[in-house]
Amino acid sequence: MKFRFKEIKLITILAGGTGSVKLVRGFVSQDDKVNVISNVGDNYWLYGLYVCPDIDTIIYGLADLLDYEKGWGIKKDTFGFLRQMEILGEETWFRIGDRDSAVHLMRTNMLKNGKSLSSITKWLCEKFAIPTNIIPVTDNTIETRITSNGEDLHLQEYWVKHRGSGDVEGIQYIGSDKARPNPDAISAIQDSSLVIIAPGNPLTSIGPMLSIKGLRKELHKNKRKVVAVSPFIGNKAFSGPAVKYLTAAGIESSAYGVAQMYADVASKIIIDTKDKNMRSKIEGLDIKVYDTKIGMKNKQSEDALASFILKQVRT
Ligand code: FO1
Repeated sequence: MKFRFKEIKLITILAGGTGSVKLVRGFVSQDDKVNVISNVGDNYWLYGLYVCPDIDTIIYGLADLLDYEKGWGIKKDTFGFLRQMEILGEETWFRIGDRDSAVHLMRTNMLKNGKSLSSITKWLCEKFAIPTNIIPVTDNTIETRITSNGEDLHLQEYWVKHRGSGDVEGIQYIGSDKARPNPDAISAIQDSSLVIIAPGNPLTSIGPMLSIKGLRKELHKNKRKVVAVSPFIGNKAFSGPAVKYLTAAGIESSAYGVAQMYADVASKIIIDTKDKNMRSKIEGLDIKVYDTKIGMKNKQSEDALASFILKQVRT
């Protein structure tokens, strides 16, 4: 009698923002080994606490604790700490919940005791019983800043405090020129049979990671196995502000625009079936196109997209 064992693949996903966590969950359900390289550009210091939204969204998403309605924070969290900060006269536009704040507090203390963001993230994964490796793209600081109406703002100030209302005149990744990619992120890319660029905001979730030279170079070297997932259906993005940022950068808000941005690092792209008409234009960039339903409205569609990629994409 012959047994055929399922080949376990090592998959690495570049992720940032709430669009990414759904695809990460889909892949984790396929029982392959998953690494997540996380964006750090929107990390934010608040009341002396270091908040890492993209890392925490993945942790909470995989621990089944994520507040899916909001897309961030812990479901059913309370806001007593924030209320007290308000009473003490502090600004409270960035809504960190009580349980969420415990994570920021521990992370900050560990950073102050000399631990790296990577080792703290590993520790958090253990505490939340997550088998997935979550790797901050760098242990150096990168800060995504938006120039809006002549003002230089942290991404969280532009998007949350000012509700993304002002015109966007520029986007910068401060610190990225000096940032070194996390060695674990480089090994993850080298060792994986498939590297996915999640359908996160191309400029604020994926862009800060690609702005690190060493990381971009490694992806370029491994381009054959890098597959991007479009964050667009038609000209509608999964992430609210993507169109605004891309327009400001002079990039077309579509699967084609994203393919142009990733053409040096990805050899394949998954687009929505509704965007099939862009196939030949994208293939003109030397990117192989696969089409399927890419909207992830529930667990079934998350799993279906991950399973489609695993079954259809040959690297
Ligand atoms: N997004 C908001 O729109 N409003 C908030 O008050 C807010 C608080 C918050 C607290 C912790 C956290 O991890 C994320 C939080 N976010 C909030 C999400 C965050 O601003 C962005 O969506 C991500 O940075 C994008 O990746």
